[in-house]
Amino acid sequence: MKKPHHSAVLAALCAALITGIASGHAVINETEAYAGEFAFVTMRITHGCDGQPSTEVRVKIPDGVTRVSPRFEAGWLVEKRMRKLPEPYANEVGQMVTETVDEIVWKGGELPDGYYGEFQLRVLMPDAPGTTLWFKTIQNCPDGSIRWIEVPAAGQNPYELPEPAPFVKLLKR
Ligand SMILES: [Cu+2]
Repeated sequence: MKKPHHSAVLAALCAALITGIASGHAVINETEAYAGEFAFVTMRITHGCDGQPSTEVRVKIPDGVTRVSPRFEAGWLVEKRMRKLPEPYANEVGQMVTETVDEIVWKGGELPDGYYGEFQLRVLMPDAPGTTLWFKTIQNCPDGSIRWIEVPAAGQNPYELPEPAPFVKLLKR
């Protein structure tokens, strides 16, 4: 059984380091992107699980985010897990698209505690300016994991949550 490894002490330390800006936890480097355009989503993992190295990073792709292409990361296996679309659509060349990327998984590597790592995706953002996309992320270590899946209530500061989900806000060009 895996248990959470983002201890109260670590959470307090991260919160102290963060104070409103994205510097600890699992965070996306660029927290804003243009709606309806391609963007790079760089997931930064800033610490391990209470001293343990990170050995797997799983990023859930939010609804509406398409054309997902993970950056090749030397030393890691990158897996694309797919899900069926509720409604298939025809792409630019008339082919029917029936599924989309559900989750990207980097595994088989080792990111030691005390180092930061970056895991990057290139994606097409939905044309929905003003929305915030939550890229729920699971960080696995040999004996534990941290679930960065908490979404704040309206008006709540995500950095007040112990394990906030990484996010990107969509802007109008
Ligand atoms: Cu943290």
